Amino acid sequence: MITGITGQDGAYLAAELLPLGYTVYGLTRRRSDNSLARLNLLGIAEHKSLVLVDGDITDLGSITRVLEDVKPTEVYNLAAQSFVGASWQQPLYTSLATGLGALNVFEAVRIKCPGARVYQASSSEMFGNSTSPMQNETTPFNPSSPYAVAKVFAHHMAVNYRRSFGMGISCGILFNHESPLRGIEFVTRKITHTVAKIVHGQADKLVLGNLDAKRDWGHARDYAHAMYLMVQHPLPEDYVIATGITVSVGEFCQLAFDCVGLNASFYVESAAALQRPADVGHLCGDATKAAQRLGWKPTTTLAQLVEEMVKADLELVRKQ
Ligand code: NAP
Ligand code: G4F
Repeated sequence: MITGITGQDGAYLAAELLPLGYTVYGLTRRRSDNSLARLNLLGIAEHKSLVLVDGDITDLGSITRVLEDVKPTEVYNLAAQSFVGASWQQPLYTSLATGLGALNVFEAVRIKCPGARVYQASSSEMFGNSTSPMQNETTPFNPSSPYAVAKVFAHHMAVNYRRSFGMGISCGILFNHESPLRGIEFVTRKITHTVAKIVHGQADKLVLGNLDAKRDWGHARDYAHAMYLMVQHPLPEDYVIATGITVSVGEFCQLAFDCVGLNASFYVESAAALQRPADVGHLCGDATKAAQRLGWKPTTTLAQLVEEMVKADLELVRKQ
């Protein structure tokens, strides 16, 4: 079972599991349009082994009923209010969905299918502005947004349920991962989509906030594979998943503009209104443990990721 199946990672994870012979149950909440856009883009929305079930992680009763019906052997908890920027506007909802929602899932698993292996989507945002140049599983958390505080709560609850009840919960502390399926509000997709609009004459500038923030960006497909590997490992543990390479938002812009032969400095502006109340200035992950114990390594370079995203957005804007 995957919560958050309609999101970027849920779609890539389902695409990883279905060819392996899994029946994938995807939790979807009630929405007015029922869009399965990402599952459609990966060509799996109509897969015979994909079953969508109704539920909301903020509603313990709904999760409990779903788990009773499905009795899953593996539960991937990806559902969350995942946009850091919105977490200052909606701190209570973010705490409910991203923090308590995860606890609802662990509690429902404990009651209905305690033997299931569980994956919890932890985040590099939990490190906040770390004093370590590279962050690994032993780096202290220093959350600096309501989103990160909620993720730290969920992470500690996952570890606590593992220790208290012997549950098979693994936490993937994933650094930023992107793809053509990334939500348009996240900076990488905002950049590649705006580059495509500039090329097609639909925009003339790209207005961003903090251009100096550095992130370790990988491809979501590689990171979905890491989730699967963690759940297959006999020992439930926590793993950092990252590329070990960090670049600034400004450098990401230049890579994207390079793909279409334009100079970013002519188009990119920084607006104070788009700065966050607090920002994480530098993230760079050390995924040595995942390499040694899971045999996981990223397969897509940053340049390949940027090119794939720009190409996809050029095609999208052309069609529109
Ligand atoms: P995403 O694209 O924003 O997807 C979030 C998913 O959660 C969507 O399917 C959404 O459903 C669902 N959801 C939100 N609230 C829900 C609720 N109350 N009940 C049920 N479903 C709900 O996020 P993502 O990039 O795939 O990330 C997946 C997970 O990894 C998230 O927990 C995120 O915080 C975490 N994470 C992401 C990254 C990254 O770089 N992408 C890094 C570290 C950790 P709707 O379609 O209905 O909105
Ligand atoms: O793309 P972002 O919004 O991602 P952020 O905040 O790093 O969070 C993402 O990665 C986390 C893992 O570390 C996940 F847990 C989380 O769910 C999410 O997937 O912003 C990246 C950086 C920030 O420093 C932000 O201030 O880009 C900076 N930025 C500059 N201008 C911008 C903009 N971010 C956005 N979204 N939009 C801008 O215009």
